[in-house]
Amino acid sequence: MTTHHLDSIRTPDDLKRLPPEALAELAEEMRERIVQVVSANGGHLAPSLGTVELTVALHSVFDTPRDILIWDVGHQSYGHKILTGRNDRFDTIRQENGLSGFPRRMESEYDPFGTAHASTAISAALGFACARDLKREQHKVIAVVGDGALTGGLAFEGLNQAGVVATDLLVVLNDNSMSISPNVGAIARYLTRRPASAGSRRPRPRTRRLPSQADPSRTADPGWSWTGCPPAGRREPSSAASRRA
Ligand SMILES: Cc1ncc(C[n+]2csc(CCOP(=O)(O)OP(=O)(O)O)c2C)c(N)n1
Repeated sequence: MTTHHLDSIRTPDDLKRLPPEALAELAEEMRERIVQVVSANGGHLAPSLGTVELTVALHSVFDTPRDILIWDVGHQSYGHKILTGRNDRFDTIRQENGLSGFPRRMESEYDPFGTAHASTAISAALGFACARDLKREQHKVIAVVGDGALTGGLAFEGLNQAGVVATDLLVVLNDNSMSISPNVGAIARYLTRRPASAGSRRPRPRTRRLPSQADPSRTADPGWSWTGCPPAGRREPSSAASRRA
């Protein structure tokens, strides 16, 4: 590796100044840095190596920390730490008084939600999205969840609620067919079901809208509900409406 893009990156704004053709080189530098540090300190190697390109893409496109980015479990967030002002301390990760191995609110404004438990990101992100709507703010909210963490009950609670709350929330499914060991169960089987053609083996980004977003006739009750958040731009509930709720 002969490039030195990483040395110039203190915040994601520096990343946005790099030409697109430099991003693959940057990803390579990040991978080398992660391998070097995890070799010495231990830690979650494969999950963070697997999200390097995704991390570069998210921080290139979104405006963190204004946009809220939540990593489920957080064991795959080493690249996120490297790009958000913590590269100079990255070799302290998982050491006493060093960086945490997981996102941590006290550590950085780029870590809006502390994690380590699996399956919490979607529910947490939905809470951030509802708070944004209530405050009439405009920023984005993104949850990144692995196919393993997706099988946890709380992830389903989050999806269940997100499907009826008319709010702007992006859930990125990082489907690598692995959890702590190969993922098992019906959801894993559903996600790995592919047509048998050779071309289908390539990873393909797939996007889906939640039912209420796809079909306006199925949108949640547009009125105030204490279980949901008000549609974006809607006024605070009147006291009469609050009493009804
Ligand atoms: C509540 C809870 N149960 C179990 C774990 C242990 N655990 C750590 S990572 C992980 C899942 C990792 O798989 P996935 O979400 O697919 O992410 P990947 O490692 O593939 O990026 C689990 C279950 C945990 N962190 N929290």
